[in-house]
Amino acid sequence: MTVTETGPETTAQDAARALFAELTDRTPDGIWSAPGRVNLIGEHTDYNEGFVLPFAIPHRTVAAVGLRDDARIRVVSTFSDETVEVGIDELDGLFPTLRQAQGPSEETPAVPEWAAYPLGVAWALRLAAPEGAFRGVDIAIASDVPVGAGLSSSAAIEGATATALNDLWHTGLDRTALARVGRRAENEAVGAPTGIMDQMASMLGETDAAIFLDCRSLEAQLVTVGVAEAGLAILVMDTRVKHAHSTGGYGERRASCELGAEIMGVPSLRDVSTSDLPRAEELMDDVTFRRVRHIVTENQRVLDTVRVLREQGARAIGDLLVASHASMRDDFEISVAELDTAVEAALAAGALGARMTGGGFGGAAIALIEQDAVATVSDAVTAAFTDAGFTAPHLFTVVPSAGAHRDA
Ligand code: GAF
Repeated sequence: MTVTETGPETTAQDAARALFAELTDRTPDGIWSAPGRVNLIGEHTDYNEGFVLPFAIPHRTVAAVGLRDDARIRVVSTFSDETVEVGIDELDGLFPTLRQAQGPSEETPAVPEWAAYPLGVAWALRLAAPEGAFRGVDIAIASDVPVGAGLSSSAAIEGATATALNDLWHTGLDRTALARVGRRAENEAVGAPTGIMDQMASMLGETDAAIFLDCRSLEAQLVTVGVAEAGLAILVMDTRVKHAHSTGGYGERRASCELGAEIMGVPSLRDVSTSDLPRAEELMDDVTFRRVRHIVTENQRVLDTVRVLREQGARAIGDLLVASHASMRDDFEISVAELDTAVEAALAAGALGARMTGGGFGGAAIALIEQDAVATVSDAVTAAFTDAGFTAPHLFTVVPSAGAHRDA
């Protein structure tokens, strides 16, 4: 059994400080950090302008940053041994997706993927706030957000970098604008066609609250989760099946949703309700219909979960989590055998509810369990993975935690 109480923030902070010292031989001007997230419910609804209910987790990415006297950006991280250095005026030509938009250029240097996140943020922030004081910076990044686990390690890098540069460059953007900067970096610099949920969760997180976000208006309300008060815990079951949203299935699902909206004659699937589903079924092929049905019913489940949390508390949301997982497994088809095994084993061991969380095709599931059942459920999930011949999962509990901020 592997149960880790989370929040080793100081480890990442120490690592970021040490990396910065190695790079520059001086102390940074400041330390900023941003968390990963778990999504309680509302999957793939963000880019359909629908509803989501994520919360920030204690795992954070830390950026130690210092201004330079020139206009160069240097980045180092715990993800790689490389130091990447570019001029601020080179940012525009740097990334593959930007290059595609601008036409190919032989001289443009390639950027390793990890560096596209912080450099993409620098690029997008500069475009969002043209009046800033754009001096060169040294950036050292360290993280304890598991990578490729569906816990938004990328939004955490974007959030830490955006918060740091917003302060040092005096760009004065608010948290929602910084989330947009992070998403733009992810979409256009990294090339992952994601929505805005992860960046908003990382920027707006609060202790013990989930963020009920309307992804059309970007209006956010904090909703008390109250898991601990109810004697419950949220167990993350990281299957260790790595996923990436810059390739494959994520973009295909997004395209199906766009097709579904087009067939229904609406701007996005946010505008389709459950009572429209019989008509949708008549109009479209089976696969597109099932993608649409997931989004439409998932939006409703988010609204129901918010209502149930407010009226009855966390103990009453289990069935909604289970229904969400079934919809992702059967209709949206983004689950994998390891995620299904984690969910089924947790439920069989007494979890009140369980579902995969994040974009899917690997990553993590969550289970809502009794506080005193953490060991029992963890043992059951580990045993089920052993029986199925899967790599042992990484299991730990999380609590809703603070969003991006300056640490020092
Ligand atoms: C990933 C994306 F980054 C989010 O925007 C969201 O679409 C999620 O998958 C699925 O809900 O985390």
